[in-house]
Amino acid sequence: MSATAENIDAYWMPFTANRDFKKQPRIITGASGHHYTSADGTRIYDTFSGLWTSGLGHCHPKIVEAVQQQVATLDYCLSFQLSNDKAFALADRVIGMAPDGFSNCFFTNSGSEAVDTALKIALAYHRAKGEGHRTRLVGREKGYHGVNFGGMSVGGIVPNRKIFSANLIPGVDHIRHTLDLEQNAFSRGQPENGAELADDLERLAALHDGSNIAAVIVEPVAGSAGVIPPPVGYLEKLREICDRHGILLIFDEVITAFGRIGKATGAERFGVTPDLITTAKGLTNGVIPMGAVLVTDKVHDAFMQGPDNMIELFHGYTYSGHPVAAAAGLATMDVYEEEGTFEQSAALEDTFADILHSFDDHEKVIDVRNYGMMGAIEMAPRDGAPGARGLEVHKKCFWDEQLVMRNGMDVLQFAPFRNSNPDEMQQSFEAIRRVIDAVD
Ligand code: PXG
Ligand code: PLP
Repeated sequence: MSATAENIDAYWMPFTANRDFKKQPRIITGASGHHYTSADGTRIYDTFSGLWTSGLGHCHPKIVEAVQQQVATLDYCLSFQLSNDKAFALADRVIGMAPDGFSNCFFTNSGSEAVDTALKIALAYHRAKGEGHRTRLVGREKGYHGVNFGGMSVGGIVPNRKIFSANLIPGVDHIRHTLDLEQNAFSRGQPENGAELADDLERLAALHDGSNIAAVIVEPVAGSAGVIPPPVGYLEKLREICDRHGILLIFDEVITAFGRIGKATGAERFGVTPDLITTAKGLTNGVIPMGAVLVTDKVHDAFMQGPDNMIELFHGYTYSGHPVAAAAGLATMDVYEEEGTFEQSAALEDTFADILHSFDDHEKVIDVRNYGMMGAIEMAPRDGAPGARGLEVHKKCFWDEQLVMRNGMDVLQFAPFRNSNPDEMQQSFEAIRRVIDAVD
């Protein structure tokens, strides 16, 4: 198989070992349904739905058509003091899927921008309520909230923060992460142990006084750090502590929304309602970049005070509510409804869990975690070379098995299509087993 192209020097790839990659490039030139294609026409099965993005499969005809029509009808119009029909329609559809109490949707172009927007809304909300002293933000160790300065500061993935340590935004603390292999390894779904880790927020409230904390941001199921489902009772506890201290709770649902865990949102799935939700990825099935912040009427109302002609929030992007992205989003919402995607996804999750946990007794595997259609197989690191085994599995999957498999260090991550068929899922994991067996 050939997966290269001419003149590949100029592109500085994100989150990639560029020099290693360019020695043996893995370049995709097409996609359809559950497969990518490389330049020579080889079909490559995608085990990660894009990058958690494309749960409906690639090049879904309804979304393709909507984008084609929109780009020829209204390509762009300015987003400040004027907007386009599709942005309003999409906001309405998304709010229709959100938990009770959510009333408004602010559009961004990515998950990272959604996070920074949500943090700014949280700070401005408290100021609008006369509580401008609430300036502190709380994230969680191992959290991923994108790469902009706000999200990086509340994030808890060490290599993403290390170089910028002195320049992170001030006034941020982190509660402890919930990954506990000693007590919870190989849990199926939510682990039993660890609800009390939410009390770490109480510790910070005691240290700073809760009245100084603006917001807490967590992923309902941590994704990038390697699929870490919340311990039973943990999210409920976090909500209680936030309520006790008047702290806003933000769920970062860039991955977990739109059926990835069987419901429109993780909030709905876990029965815990935050005050703000950030999302992206599944909002447009990854077809056009777009993110969003959903807010409750309580939050929105606090801004809708003062003279009508005043801008209520001095924040926005050139491309907020971009018409082509919004058209992709609307078509995506149509497909979710017409195809019953969230139910489809929920119906597959047991099969997916069975397949994943068939790796529990593999000698190179130290943990298997799953929730909904999110899964991870954590391999033991090779002595003195953490991450080497994971990258080798990724490359071997590509070259030997024609499979795209995402690894974060030695954690293999899986995001099957929401409309996968069990046979293809089974076959892809047989290939993964062959590769895990074959690497040192
Ligand atoms: N929040 C969460 C919870 C995410 O998962 C972002 C914010 C940032 O979104 P953008 O669109 O700015 O990338 C994400 C993105 C991985 C991986 O390997 C996951 C993401 C990004 C890169 C790698 O799991 N998620
Ligand atoms: N930098 C400059 C010089 C700009 O003019 C703008 C937007 O007008 C931006 C950055 C922000 O770009 P965006 O709105 O696409 O985030």
